[in-house]
Amino acid sequence: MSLIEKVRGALTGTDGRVDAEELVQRLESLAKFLRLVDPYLPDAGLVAAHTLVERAGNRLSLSRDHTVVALAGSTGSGKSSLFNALARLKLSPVGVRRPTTGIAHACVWGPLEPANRLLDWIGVLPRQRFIRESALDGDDEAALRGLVLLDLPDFDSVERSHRLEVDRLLGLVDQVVWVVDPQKYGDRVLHNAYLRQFKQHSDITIVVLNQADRLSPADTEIVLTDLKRLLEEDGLTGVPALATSAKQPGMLHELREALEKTVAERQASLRRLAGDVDAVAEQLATMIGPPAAEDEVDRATVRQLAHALSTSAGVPAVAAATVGAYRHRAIASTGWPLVRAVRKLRPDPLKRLHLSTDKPDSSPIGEAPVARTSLPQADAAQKSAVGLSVRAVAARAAAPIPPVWAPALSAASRSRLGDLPDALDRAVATTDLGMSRKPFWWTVAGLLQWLFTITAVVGLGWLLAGYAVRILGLPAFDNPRVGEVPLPTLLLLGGLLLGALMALVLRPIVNLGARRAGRRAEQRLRGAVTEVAREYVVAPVREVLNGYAQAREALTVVRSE
Ligand SMILES: Nc1nc2c(ncn2[C@@H]2O[C@H](COP(=O)(O)OP(=O)(O)OP(=O)(O)O)[C@@H](O)[C@H]2O)c(=O)[nH]1
Ligand SMILES: [Mg+2]
Repeated sequence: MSLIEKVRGALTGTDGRVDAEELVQRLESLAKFLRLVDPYLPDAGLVAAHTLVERAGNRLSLSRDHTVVALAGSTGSGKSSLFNALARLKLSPVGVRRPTTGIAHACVWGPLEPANRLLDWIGVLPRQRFIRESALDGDDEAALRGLVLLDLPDFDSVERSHRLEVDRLLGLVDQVVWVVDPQKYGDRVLHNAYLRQFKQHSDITIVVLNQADRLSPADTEIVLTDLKRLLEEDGLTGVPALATSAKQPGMLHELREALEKTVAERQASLRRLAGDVDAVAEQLATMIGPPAAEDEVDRATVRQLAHALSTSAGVPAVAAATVGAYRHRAIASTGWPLVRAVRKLRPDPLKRLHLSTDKPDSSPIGEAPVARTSLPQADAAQKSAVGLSVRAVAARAAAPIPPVWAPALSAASRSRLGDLPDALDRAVATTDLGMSRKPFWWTVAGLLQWLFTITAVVGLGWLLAGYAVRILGLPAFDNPRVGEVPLPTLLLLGGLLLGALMALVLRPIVNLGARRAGRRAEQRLRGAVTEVAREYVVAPVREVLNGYAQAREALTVVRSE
């Protein structure tokens, strides 16, 4: 017994029994796996698994009291002769002209009726169905009750239809008895195209060296030894290889016993399906590798994408406009009243871009009017930078998992690209740039500027009134003085000087505030763009990776033997 067989024996029980419930669970997991990967992986690699799920569902819902055993082999090996000999009736024509059998025959041990639905599914025509139960037999055939024996056409037939029929039936039956003869037991097609494909099914495979009556006992041993060697090379170690003869009933003893054991165990159908699940799971394992990275699409990749999207969405332009708007509004609030008036004639840089300067609209989604900016469309270079970073997201996600997933990840990363420009524009338009509230010091500075201006105006008015009085020859005011300087002059010059001084002192403060406002706006805009990047590019990629992770889990259950 090989190591693998020993391990398998330990897992499934020493007699290699397959637990029906466990098999159903594996099949359910296989169906779940297929549901998960179907939207993402190419159909071609999943056909066998889909076929198996459907076939297993059908077989398990049909009679488990019957075991379908097929006699398969090349033309003239004696399948029909063995079929008749086992049934002890002449049911399937044996011929000299090859190939003889073109259509499968079935013999049911026990009543036919309960096996009919199974035979319908297998596709044996009603007129090719026979029963092996007669009152004359007594209990002779009781040990085989439940056996459905099929005589297949030849697999290496010159008739294409025969080969197709054999291939179809070999996919459905519970157990296969390969019938070989002393001349052709080493046939390349038999071993390469058939027996090797059955290596997952060694527990439901029997090989018989038929026409052994033509060999001496010593030669039979030699041929059997050689046959076993070939079977080992096919990966069918431990498969029974028995000598039989359809012409000598005494030489059918071992085969009959093997069939009786199969029928009694009622395990063949489960073993067959379990072997199929093993084979399919092995094939699917190439589609699943290590778990997807915890941080599937890392921060650096998202940051790079957000950067490219920010540039294409005009974030730097909006940040620059915010700097301009801050300066514009600060001067309009804190400058000399005359300067303010001139300022107000010029457009606000943010309003020029049709950007919200108030807090974002809090009305529920759907009711809010679609915000639009007047930012220029992204140019070709910016678009290609976006394309590159979107590809980088897909590539990063695809890196640790099998390459078969790469097209799905790439398609997912691009799936919402069409909606991206609008989403970005909306994000930029609705981001609170932090420009809705007027800083308190602007008001204070604005009031002071008024105060200085009024002071200067009062001084000027006073002086003008003094001149007027003098011109009219009226008695002049006695202007109060502060030190040597008359008060009106002091008021005029002081008001003007203080106003100019304050404007001078405030300039660097306004510039600093403007830069800070620009940085804050840029940060908020980048945050909003990152959200869009996550929703429109990263989320669809994550969805595929999520499918991968769940499929990986499902496959673990499918593979548990
Ligand atoms: N001596 C001897 N001849 C056999 C034995 N089995 C079959 N034959 C002969 O071999 C020839 C072919 O037998 P079939 O049973 O028709 O072979 P088959 O495998 O059904 O062939 P196809 O239907 O063409 O695929 C017939 O002439 C049989 O009499 C056997 O065990 N011993
Ligand atoms: Mg035949």
